[in-house]
Amino acid sequence: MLIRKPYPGQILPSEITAEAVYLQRREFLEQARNVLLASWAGGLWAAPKLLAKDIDTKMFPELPGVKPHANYQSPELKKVLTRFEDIASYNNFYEFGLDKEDPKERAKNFKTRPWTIKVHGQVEKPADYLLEDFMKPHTLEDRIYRFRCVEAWSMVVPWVGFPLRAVLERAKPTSKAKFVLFKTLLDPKQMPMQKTDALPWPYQEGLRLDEAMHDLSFLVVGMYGRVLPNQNGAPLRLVVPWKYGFKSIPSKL
Ligand SMILES: Nc1nc2c(c(=O)[nH]1)N[C@H]1C(S)=C(S)[C@@H](COP(=O)(O)O)O[C@H]1N2
Ligand SMILES: [Mo]
Repeated sequence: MLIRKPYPGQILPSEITAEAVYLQRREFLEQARNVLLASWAGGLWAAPKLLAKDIDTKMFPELPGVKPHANYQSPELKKVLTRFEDIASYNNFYEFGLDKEDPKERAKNFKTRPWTIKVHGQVEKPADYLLEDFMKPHTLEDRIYRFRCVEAWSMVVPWVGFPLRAVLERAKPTSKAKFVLFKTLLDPKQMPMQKTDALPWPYQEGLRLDEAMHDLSFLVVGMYGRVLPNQNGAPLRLVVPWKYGFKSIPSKL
C-alpha cells in the first residue's frame, strides 16, 4: 500500500492561490498598467505599447491536420489554459530585447521563410532541410504542457508540434553521440540584441541524448492550433516540459 506523507516544506493544496484569485490579479495588473501608461503618456509621448488585449489570434493562421484537435473554447480547457494573448505578449526572447514586452513588438517583421535547419554532427544522416521538408514526414500533435520559467512564472500552453525523437531517429545518431546541441539563428540585422554582449550569441542549449529522445521532448511549430507567433520562437522551437523554460530554445535547431 502507498501512504502519502507530507514531506518537510510540502506545499499544502490550501496554500496554493485559487485560480480565480490569480486571474483577477493578472487582470488587475494589466488594468493598473494601462492606467499608469495612460497617465505617463499624458500627451507628452504617446508611444502606443502593444498590450495583450491588442493581440488578435486571427493574425495567426490555423494549422491544418492537428491531432487531436482540441476544442480550446470548451469550458474545461478555457479554465486551465493560459490565454493566447498572454502567451504571445509576455516573452523571454533576449535576441529581441530584455523586457517581456519587447519581443512581440520587435519580432513582428522577423523573416521565418525561407528557413533552413541543419542536422549534423555524430549522425549517420546529416542534412540541411528546408523547413517544409523537415516537417513533411510528421503528423502535427496538440499537447498541453505547463511551461515554467526559472523566474517563477508559468503558463499552460496548448502547443502544436511533433516529437524531437522522430527527428533524431531520422538522423540516426551514431554510437558516439551523447548530447544534442541546439542553436538559435545568428542574425544581428534582424535580432537587435545580438549587436550587444547581453548574452553570448547565438543562444545555445543542450540536452543529453536520452533526454532528447524522451517522449515528451517536443518540437513546436504552433500553439492553439495556429501558427506560432514570432515572439514565441517561430518558425520552430523546442519545448522540454520537465525543465525550466530556458531549455526551450526558439527559432532554430
Ligand atoms: N533563443 C532564445 N531562446 C530562449 C530564450 C531567449 O532569450 N532566446 N529565453 C528562454 C527562456 S528563459 C524562456 S522562459 C523561454 C520563453 O519562451 P516564451 O517566451 O515563448 O514563453 O524561452 C527560452 N528560450
Ligand atoms: Mo525562463
